[in-house]
Amino acid sequence: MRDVRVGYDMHSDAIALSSYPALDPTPRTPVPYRRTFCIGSPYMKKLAALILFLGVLIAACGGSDDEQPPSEFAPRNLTVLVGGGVGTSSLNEYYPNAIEIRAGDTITWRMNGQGDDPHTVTFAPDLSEVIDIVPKPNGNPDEFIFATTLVDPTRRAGQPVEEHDLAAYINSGIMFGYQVGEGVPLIDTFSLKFPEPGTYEYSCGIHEFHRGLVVVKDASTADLPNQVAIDENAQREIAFGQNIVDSLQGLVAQETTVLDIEPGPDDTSRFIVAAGMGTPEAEVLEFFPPSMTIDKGDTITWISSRFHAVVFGGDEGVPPFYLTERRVRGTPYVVANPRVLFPSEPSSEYDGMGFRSSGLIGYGQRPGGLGFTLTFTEAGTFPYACPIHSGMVGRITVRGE
Ligand SMILES: [Cu+2]
Repeated sequence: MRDVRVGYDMHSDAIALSSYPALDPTPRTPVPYRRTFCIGSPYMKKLAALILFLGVLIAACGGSDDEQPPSEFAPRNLTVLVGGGVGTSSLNEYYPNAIEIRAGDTITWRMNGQGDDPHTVTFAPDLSEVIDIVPKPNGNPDEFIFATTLVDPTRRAGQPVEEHDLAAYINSGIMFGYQVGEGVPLIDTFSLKFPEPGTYEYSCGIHEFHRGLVVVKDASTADLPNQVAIDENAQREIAFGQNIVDSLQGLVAQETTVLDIEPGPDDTSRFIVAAGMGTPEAEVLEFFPPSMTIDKGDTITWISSRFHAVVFGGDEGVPPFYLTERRVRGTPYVVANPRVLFPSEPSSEYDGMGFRSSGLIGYGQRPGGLGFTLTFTEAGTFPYACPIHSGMVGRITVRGE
């Protein structure tokens, strides 16, 4: 996830104006009765002439097959996979990462697997300007939404597949892989046609490191990978990431893995643990370890690999990260729940009662910083979770004296 940036979302107005129009099919002209053909009618004569002409044409083409190879190949529709993984194993790349096609081909990106991370396929003149979380228009200072430019596809309902244009912002909409809220469309594919040769980089609006490349060759280029070869590349790259997450899942299963243990005051201990582990492209969305038993007075520090929150819900339970808010027009706002996004009242102690949120933690400028520290002052068993990732749950058991 990108840093939370505060700034004017330059695309939102345009998108708001282009909210899905109701389908308005053009009324059809009534079809007149067909004329019955009869031998000798002008229609039959024309038809006979046409058949004769086609016959000559086919014969002519047949003769020149060997001498003249086609100057252009038929346009193809090729598939690239977006993300992957299952459950808490999250693969965050395009598979394959780079693809070579011909001018005139169309690529369809398809959401892959049941990983917990959303993605987009976004082309923009300047990818560093692609923005994910922005202040809610006319909202409170702590209200942030996922930019409507990212949530909404740039292709309007009922419109033909878009064509790539270097100067244009073209976006798939957020592919959540599950229904994130009422009224938010479930987007799992995105297609784009590439009319012009060139090398085009694109990006995931949610994961800025997650980029892909489309190399468009001339329409007459032979020997380009077909879908079978593209799939082989994709599966090879997926297997590479899968190896990483599989070995990390092995650590989760051990349930004893901590990053470090330091001595604290009065014979207590401080445990440094990981919230999420892996590379940006292949990450396990788990607490390491998911379940811990410590002594009263001990301290735990969670260090986040990327984009997580540590939330103890107390009596109210752990709130969702994604909220949706209806609008008069257009897709509902996807709101980043401020209770998750920002740290709760700063307190380094926790007695097992009440609500505690780290806020968003991870590398980069997160509202909660890199990590989150709590000292446990009462015995008991306290469940917690990362609301951003549905399978990311943990439990701290505190022994009494
Ligand atoms: Cu998480």
